[in-house]
Amino acid sequence: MANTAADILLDTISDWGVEVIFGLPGDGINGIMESLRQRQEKMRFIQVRHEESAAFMACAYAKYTGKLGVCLATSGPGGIHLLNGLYDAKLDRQPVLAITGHHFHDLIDTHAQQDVSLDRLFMDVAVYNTRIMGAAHVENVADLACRTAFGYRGVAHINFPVDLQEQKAGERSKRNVPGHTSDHWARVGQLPAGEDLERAAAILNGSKKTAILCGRGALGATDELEQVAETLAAPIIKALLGKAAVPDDSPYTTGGIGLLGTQPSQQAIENCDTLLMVGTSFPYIEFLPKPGQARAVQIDLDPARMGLRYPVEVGLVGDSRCTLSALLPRLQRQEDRSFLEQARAGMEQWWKLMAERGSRDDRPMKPQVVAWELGKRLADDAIVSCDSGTVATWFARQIRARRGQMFSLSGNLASMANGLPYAIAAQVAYPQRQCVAFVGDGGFSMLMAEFVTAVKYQLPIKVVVVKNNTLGMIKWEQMVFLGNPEYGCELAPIDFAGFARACGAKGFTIEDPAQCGAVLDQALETPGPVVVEAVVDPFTPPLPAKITLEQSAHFAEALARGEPNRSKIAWTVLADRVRQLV
Ligand SMILES: Cc1cc2nc3c(=O)[nH]c(=O)nc-3n(C[C@H](O)[C@H](O)[C@H](O)COP(=O)(O)OP(=O)(O)OC[C@H]3O[C@@H](n4cnc5c(N)ncnc54)[C@H](O)[C@@H]3O)c2cc1C
Ligand SMILES: Cc1ncc(C[n+]2csc(CCOP(=O)(O)OP(=O)(O)O)c2C)c(N)n1
Ligand SMILES: [Mg+2]
Repeated sequence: MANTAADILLDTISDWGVEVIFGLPGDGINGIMESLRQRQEKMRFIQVRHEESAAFMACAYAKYTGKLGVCLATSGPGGIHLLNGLYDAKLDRQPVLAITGHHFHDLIDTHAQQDVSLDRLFMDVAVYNTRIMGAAHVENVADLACRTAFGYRGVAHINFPVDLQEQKAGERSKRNVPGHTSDHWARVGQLPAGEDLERAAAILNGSKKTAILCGRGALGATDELEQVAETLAAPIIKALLGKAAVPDDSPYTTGGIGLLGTQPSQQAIENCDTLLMVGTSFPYIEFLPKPGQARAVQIDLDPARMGLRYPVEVGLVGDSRCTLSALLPRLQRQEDRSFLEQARAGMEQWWKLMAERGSRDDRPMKPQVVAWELGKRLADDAIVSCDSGTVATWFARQIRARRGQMFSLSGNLASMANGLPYAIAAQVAYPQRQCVAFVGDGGFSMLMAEFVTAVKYQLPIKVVVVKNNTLGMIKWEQMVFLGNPEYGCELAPIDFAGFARACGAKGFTIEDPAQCGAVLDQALETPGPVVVEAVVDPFTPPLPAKITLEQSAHFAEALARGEPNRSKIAWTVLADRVRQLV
């Protein structure tokens, strides 16, 4: 029964299917907290240690469930802390509702304490953004906020002055007809026009070497992608957020693309005469065919994304699965199978290389060994969340996606620190599934207090921290992109296993690659939350599948200009290269 304005807010979003809110209390949201206290049976409040985590959790919850992710923060600093996670949702286009507090409505903009206009601050991040004017306003804007977050795939923000939260439901203006708003959600169009499908089919049927590039928007279209690949004899390349779109044991896929992609993907891109893009906005244009090299067809829900990165002849606006199904009967079987066969042969070699890199017995341990051993042991329904860093390379390459698993990271924002909150949100959403965070020591240490949230709620997440005591990715970028010696990247070491124990959980350390599998087995079987600290070689670079001359020259220049670890780095890179050649 809604007595207060805060009650109306929670009852309205409950009608939109909201069952979980991630947040941290504060004096700007006391009225909302009281309503939450009274609704514990139907709405779970997960208390975080940092509001940034709450926003990452809301984003991940939306990514992994397709439902609305909701985060809650108090006025001023609490709301400000949300921002990075909200941008993650904005850039990876996830429906998220952010609820923030404000101080007393009749003192706003009077230099009062925590007098931060969060609605103004959130103008860029939000697709819908409003401040509550009174109890009778709440239902109208809450319905619209939820509908807009879903409809425009973004962040909706409701800022709620604290005194109004307690206002009694009641008096309305004359025009605010009771019951005029509703929680109806109508899906956007799913299928392109038949004429466009015919034009797309004509291009694809006329090609000899089609490459399919799929992404997050094709996660629900695995069978259809494989059927199109079989028909057109076309390899399927996966943008990172589409890692699970096709499993890595599929005979059609060449895996990832870009700096952390595979060589067969790169070859397919370089040699294709037609590109079929499905549910992807893969951002690295330089890894796509040169404009003019290939004809292109694109499938995307969002018409504004058509031809964004590559000139397309036909854009099919629709859901990947429905559109591919409609396209399939129009496609002719490609009799020349050589383009796909070449990709398959390339992948056989690629997986041998990955297995070799993942099975090295060098000390210090190679980071690839951790990812390889973890990948082998993941449950069939595992949900793996990664951070920005060199860890993303090992995650992309050495963890083989299996059908039924889910994977994500902060894709287009490419933020650090999301991995742990993502894993917590995944476990909240799916208590029975195996939820793993695969993170670097830099990223983990940014929000590591959140591990105690997993302990508090007995969420059995497994956090694998790849410990190289450096901001690895940036170190390599400084050298390889600019030819500079590394600067400002070294990290003071932390005993992460000891930290886990201090939080009341289990901690493991792996240093010996021969023990890596056994310790991971033990960690994955341990009930409750666990941290595994894997101590790895900081001198193993995340080399792209194809190194450019410019990159090699910069690398050499960085070493020559006084890179402090030059002899160790040179020796590691040389030894790895020799192993690859022999
Ligand atoms: C350290 C780091 C390194 C990275 N390096 C790489 C790299 O080398 N290679 C790489 O691939 N990525 C890399 N990324 C990730 C990269 O930045 C992008 O986030 C990622 O490539 C985007 O993947 P996507 O195209 O699947 O997703 P998005 O960019 O989100 O695009 C998805 C598209 O699908 C559409 N869509 C959504 N739903 C549907 C639907 N149902 N039907 C049809 N269309 C739909 C959307 O409108 C959108 O256009 C890296 C990230 C980090 C953190
Ligand atoms: C919030 C944020 N700050 C800075 C960066 C820039 N950045 C990207 S990767 C990276 C280093 C990550 O280090 P770590 O987590 O230790 O992983 P590693 O690269 O060592 O595997 C940095 C600083 C970022 N992406 N996000
Ligand atoms: Mg590191």
